[in-house]
Amino acid sequence: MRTTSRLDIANQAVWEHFEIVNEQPFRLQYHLMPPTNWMNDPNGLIYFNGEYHVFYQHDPYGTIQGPMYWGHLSSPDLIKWQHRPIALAPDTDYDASCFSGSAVINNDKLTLIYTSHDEQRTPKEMQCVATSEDGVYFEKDAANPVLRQPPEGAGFDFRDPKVWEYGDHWYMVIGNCRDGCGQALLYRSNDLRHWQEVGVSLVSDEYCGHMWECPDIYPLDSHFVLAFSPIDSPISRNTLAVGNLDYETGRFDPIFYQEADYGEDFYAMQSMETPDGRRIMIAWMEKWRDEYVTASEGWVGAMTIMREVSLENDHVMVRPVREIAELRQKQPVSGKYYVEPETRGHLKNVHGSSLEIVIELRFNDARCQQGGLRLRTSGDSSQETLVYYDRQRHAVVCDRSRSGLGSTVETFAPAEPDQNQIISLQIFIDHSSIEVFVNNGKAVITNRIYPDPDSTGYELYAVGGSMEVPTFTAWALHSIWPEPAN
Ligand code: DQQ
Repeated sequence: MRTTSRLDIANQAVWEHFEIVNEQPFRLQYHLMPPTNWMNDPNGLIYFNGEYHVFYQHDPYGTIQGPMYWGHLSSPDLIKWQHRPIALAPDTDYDASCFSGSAVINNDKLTLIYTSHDEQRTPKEMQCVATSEDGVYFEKDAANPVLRQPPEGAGFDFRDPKVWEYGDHWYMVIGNCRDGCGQALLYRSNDLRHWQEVGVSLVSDEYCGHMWECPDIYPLDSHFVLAFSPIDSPISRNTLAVGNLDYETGRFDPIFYQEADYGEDFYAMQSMETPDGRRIMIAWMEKWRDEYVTASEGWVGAMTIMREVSLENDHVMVRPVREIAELRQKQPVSGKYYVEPETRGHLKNVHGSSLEIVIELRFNDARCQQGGLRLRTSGDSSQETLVYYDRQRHAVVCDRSRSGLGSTVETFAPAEPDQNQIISLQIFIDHSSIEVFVNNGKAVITNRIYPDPDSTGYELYAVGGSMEVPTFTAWALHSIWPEPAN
């Protein structure tokens, strides 16, 4: 018998104010978000019974993080999405909160592996299992908790299991810490219920954080990626370590490290393999803050667009998942432009809060110091977000100092023009978000922005000298959500 009561009450509560919440100006059109109230990390990414599933950390009752439930979204094609009933509730004596985890298919059942978290218990974090035949209703396992403590001497932060199959075994990487350093631990099992520690995969140095959250290990080309979200690292917030994994010792030997995203609003990434063999990933499009702008609208938290990851020339390329092109509406605006310093008005025919823009910036004039786009501008130009290439800093910059509400922190990604002096950008703007893919996936910057709803203008600009724009195309994008029923 599944335990229903907490789930049923939560499933009702979360929809109570949906109509009002969903009318709010900062709601997103093509990003995953909760029906109402709180969302954080993506969990349990999987393709099961002909559908993609994304679960997520969810508080159906409020706009701050309370006891965690697992919300649930599904899609047949990564384009159209729908909300499903909440999958997990903190409704057993071992679950004060159902923290992050992952999903696998075992014996035709969709199986979730998650962390049961209880601040009052020692140890506070243990690993648990829940299964479902239909991918919608889940039963917690009688064997729970299936892994009750971290290794001797390790810290009690012991969470976010990511499980995958290799050879005859299941493997699981868990985020942990020891003596003030983050680390990733590898476990092995035959049945997802009995786990043996294989070893420590990787340990932080003094720069890489005192705890690693949401680790993920996956093969990429001829190597492996160990992805994690370090707490309090001065150099990285979303780390991709690329190297080799030894399944016998658990040891991960890094060859190089890379930042998965240079923005402020990207955390707790998780990946999965698509049926056609691509590695795709998504992350929480927020960060841990004291206050959230959208709380006043009755919801908090969203996911980035889905991204495809590949290894090319010793670099992890991160591109928008190719399916997203299906969201482009017909009749884009396109053109070529020559931009003189402080000229305006090139993009008078581009408007909107939900757009994709593909643009090339060519810097042939040595006097030009920087150039790019002003976007989500207000009629009087008092509000704008800048995305530009800074030639001195060799960086694409996202300047939110005049974006409206919310953070004004400047974010930037290193970038070099190609042999034709071109920087290429693919920019996704949704009502309260911006994602900038630099040079065909070499780097990404993800931020939330909160301009007035009628700040929908776009401009090109150059400083110091001229800039060419050999390619510019802007598409309005369709919504991923079902049409409201009449
Ligand atoms: N969020 C979850 C934890 C994870 C953290 C709790 C990362 O499992 O470590 O909501 O944002």
